Amino acid sequence: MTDTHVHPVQPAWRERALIDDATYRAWYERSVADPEGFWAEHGKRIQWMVPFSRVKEKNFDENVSIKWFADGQTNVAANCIDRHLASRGDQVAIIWEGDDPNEQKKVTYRELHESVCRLSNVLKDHGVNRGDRVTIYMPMIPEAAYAMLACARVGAVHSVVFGGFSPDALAGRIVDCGSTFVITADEGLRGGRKVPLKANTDKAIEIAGNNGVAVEKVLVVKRTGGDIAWRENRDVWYHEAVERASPVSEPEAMNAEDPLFILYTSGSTGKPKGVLHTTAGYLVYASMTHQYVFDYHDGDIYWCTADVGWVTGHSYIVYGPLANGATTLMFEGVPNYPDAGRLWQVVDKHQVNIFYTAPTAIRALMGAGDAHVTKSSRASLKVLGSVGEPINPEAWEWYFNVVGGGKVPVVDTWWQTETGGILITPLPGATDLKPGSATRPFFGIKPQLVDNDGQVLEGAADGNLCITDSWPGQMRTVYGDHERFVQTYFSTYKGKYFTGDGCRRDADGYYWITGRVDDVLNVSGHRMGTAEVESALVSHDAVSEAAVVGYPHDIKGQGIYCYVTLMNGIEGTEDLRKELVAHVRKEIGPFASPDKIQWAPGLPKTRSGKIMRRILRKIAEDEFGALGDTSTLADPAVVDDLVANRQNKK
Ligand code: 6R9
Repeated sequence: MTDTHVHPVQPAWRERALIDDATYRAWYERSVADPEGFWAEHGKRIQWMVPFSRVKEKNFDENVSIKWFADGQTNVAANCIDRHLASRGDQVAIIWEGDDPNEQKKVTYRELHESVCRLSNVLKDHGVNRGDRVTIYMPMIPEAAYAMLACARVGAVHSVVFGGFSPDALAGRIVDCGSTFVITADEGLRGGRKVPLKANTDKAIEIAGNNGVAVEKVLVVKRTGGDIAWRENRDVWYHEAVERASPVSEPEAMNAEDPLFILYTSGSTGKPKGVLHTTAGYLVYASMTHQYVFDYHDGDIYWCTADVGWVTGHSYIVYGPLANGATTLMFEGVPNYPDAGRLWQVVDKHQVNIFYTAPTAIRALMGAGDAHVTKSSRASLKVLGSVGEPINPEAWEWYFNVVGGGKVPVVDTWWQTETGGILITPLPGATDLKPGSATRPFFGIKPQLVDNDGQVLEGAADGNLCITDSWPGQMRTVYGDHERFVQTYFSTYKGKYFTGDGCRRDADGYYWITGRVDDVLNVSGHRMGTAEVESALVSHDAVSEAAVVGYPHDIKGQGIYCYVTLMNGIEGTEDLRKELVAHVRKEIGPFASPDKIQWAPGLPKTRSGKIMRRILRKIAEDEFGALGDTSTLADPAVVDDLVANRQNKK
């Protein structure tokens, strides 16, 4: 990859900005030279019930252990709500924009306080206590944020499951964390279509019950009023419960290292992992990155288009912005409904200043044509952000020039569910931008590139991205499986956190994320393991074996390419192909829909039986001229068949 055109910081960005280049350099130097001092200072940005005296306690070696501000006490909901009541009780905390352009709602900090306090009491009345796990399976409505904050207020640990997940996937997550309380809605609404959340929840609870976890209560928000099944003594209407509950609730004093939430994410092997984030360090890091990365100023209207079911929704719709007293916009709909101009229409309608979205949305809208954009004003915009996958320079330039009119900085923010907040990113007033590069590390972040043998690479280099020191927002463990945490992140390269991403550092010290180097796919910014799609496929009666790889996809970033070996005597028909696609959608969720299925009489395996994915990836990319050494294959002839029947012929 060659360097693209550089966009220097414009004078207007620098004037507005909280951080200029000299400040970035000075703060960064200090943050890595004296992390204790730096974070002791910035740890005070949140409100403490009991101040901390300890700052960083980190061990990345054998007994991996990470603690921040460990002897302090605080409450995340109090920081996101109560703290602002005196100064901005009547300011809007949440602007909700419905799927239908005629539906909207504004919630002030005072109203947010009352809703969260009432819901906290509902939780307590039903016996939800500190440390209990609550599953949240919700559409993008304010009640999703209330639910997260109410859990934080009473010290319960939330596990938000994206509303696009199937009943099976939801059940797996309920069982893994032993959650007996679920908050959901009758139905969701996206792009004019209904999502059967309560029906999915009912099915999930049945599956969970067969796997040893009995869900006791389901709190149901009435969103559409659609027909749903009702189980007396288990199901409770949200609106009835909160109306009965007291509006007075004291936030629990939580220890800094008490768990705040679990969020399941995919890895290269096995079932999804419950990434565990704790209380104080997470909030310090989410709020600080929200302020500086987006150059957030009091009064700014801030909009992140993510779903609260993903980490971006946790840190940058709910916790970061609310901790900073921001007005955060929550959007129920999708970018192309009613038409491809929706996002910009919402920007104008609510005078959005900071807008944060994913490359897949940018590419899709780019394809729909500039007219959808240029018919809006977008004059309120001050910062544009990108997250979730590498952004190709063409999409970056379009975002910058067409959406931002060439006048607004684009911050390409690299981070992960595991990191809690943004680690590599430009700062609007400080960083000259290079399209496609996430640029430089945030304060306190020490990136390192290593080769496959773990040798540290200096200067301009291409390698595997590790982080060598801890930061407050880092995940602490895999829920219920600390050994897996150590194995997954700290065993590949001893003493370092390994991100799973490949990365290039250029001569200016800028970082360019090149994508995952493990078997994790990133499809439209949705992260999933190839192993998950494979196990969904082989759970179908007709399938004997499956191997799944990613291939470059114009809109989605990566598409899902499946090689499927059928049971003896079963023929690979078009109907079966459709059935398998439907099967994977049912097992995981619609976003995991296979793009290509190729019938494979055999898979390329080494003599020890290991599937050679490198070869499968090349064939899926139609780059079979560069298959490399196939001599170690048990049966080299299978490759010829796969090449001849490839599905992505250019
Ligand atoms: C926040 C989030 C994490 C993976 C990560 C990387 C990819 C995220 C990126 C990016 C290039 C960016 N990724 N942001 N790649 N440039 N700005 O997306 O978390 O869902 O856990 O995904 O996404 O591959 O490792 P998560």
